[in-house]
Amino acid sequence: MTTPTSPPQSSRLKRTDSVGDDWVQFFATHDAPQNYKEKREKMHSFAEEHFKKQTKVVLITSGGTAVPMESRTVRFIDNFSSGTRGAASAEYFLSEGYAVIFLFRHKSLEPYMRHFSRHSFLDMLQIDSETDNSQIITVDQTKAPNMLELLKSYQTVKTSKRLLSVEYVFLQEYLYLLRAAAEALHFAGSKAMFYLAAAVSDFYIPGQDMPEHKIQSSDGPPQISLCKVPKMLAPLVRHWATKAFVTSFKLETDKDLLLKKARQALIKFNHQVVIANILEDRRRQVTIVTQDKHFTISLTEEELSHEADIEEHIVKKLTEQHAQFITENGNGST
Ligand code: 9Z3
Repeated sequence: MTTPTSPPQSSRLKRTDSVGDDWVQFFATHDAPQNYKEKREKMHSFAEEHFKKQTKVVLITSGGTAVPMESRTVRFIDNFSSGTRGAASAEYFLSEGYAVIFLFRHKSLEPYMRHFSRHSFLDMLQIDSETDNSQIITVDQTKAPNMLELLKSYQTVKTSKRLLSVEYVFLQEYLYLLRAAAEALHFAGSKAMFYLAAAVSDFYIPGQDMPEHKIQSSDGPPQISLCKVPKMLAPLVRHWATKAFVTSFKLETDKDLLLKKARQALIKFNHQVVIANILEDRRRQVTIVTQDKHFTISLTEEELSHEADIEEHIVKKLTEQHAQFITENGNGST
C-alpha cells in the first residue's frame, strides 16, 4: 500500500492473511456507517412484522459497491452493476407473495421504477386541456406500455407493506447492512431467503490505510494496493442466518471458469444455490448450481424480442426450491 498513509507491510499481511475470521477484523476496524442504527431498526421491525404473519421474506442485495480512496471521499472505485437483476427479481418475488428487503446501491435500479429508466418520464405525460379550469395530467399509455398493470402491482405491494428499500453507497455500509439484515431475519429461520445479487467489490483500502483528505494530483499518480474484502457469505451461513435458504451469484468473464468457480463457492460456503452468469450474456442466460445438480436457463429468441426478464424464470425456480427447503427443514427458526 503506498498511499500517503500506508502502514508497514507486516500489519497488512496480518490483516489479510487471517483465514476464517477476517470478517471479525473488518467490523472491529471499521465504524458503523451513518444512519446505520435507524436502518437496522427498520429491517428488524419489518422482519418481525412479516415473521408474525408467517410471510416468507427475501433479502435481495442489488447494485455495485463504491470503494472509497479517501476518508473524506472525493474519489472511489466502482463497478458495472446496474441493479437490473436485483430490481427485476424483487418484482417477481413480490408477485410470489414474498416480503422483500431490498438492499440496493443508491441510484441503481429499483423495483417498478426500473421500467421508466430508459424513457423520459415527461414524454409519457400529457396535459389534459379538455377539463374546464383545472388542468389534469394524464399518462399516454402508448408511450408507457404496461403502466396500468405496473401501477396495480406496485399499489398492492405498498398496501400490504411488503417492500422495504434500504440504500447504501459504500462497501463498508453494504457489509454492515448485510449483517444487520441477516440478524434481523434470523428468527424467520428457513422462511428467510438471501438473494445476493449485488456486485460486491473483492478489494478495498482499509480505513487505517486511507488518506483523510483528497489525494493531491500534484504529488503524482498514487500507487494504490488493495486488500481483499472478507467474504461475508462465510459468517452469513455459519453465524448470522444459519437456517436460511441462501443464493449467491458468481460472475465471470471467462466461460471456462464459470461452473468450476460456482461449484467451488458452493463447497466452500456450504449454502444452497449459486447462480452463475457471464458478464456479457447475463440478461439472457444463467446457470443454477445446487449441491447435487446444475441447469441452465436461457431466454428464447421470442422472449428476447419481447424483452422478457430472465429473472422471472430464476425466481420461479428458486421459490420452488425454497418451498421444498422449508418442508425439509421445518417451518421456522426452531
Ligand atoms: C451477479 O452476478 C449479478 O447477476 C450481476 C447483475 C451483478 C451480474 P446487473 O446489476 O448485473 O443487473 O447489471 N452478482 C454477483 C457478482 C459478484 O460479485 N459475485 C461474487 C463473485 O463472483 C461472489 S459474492 O465472486
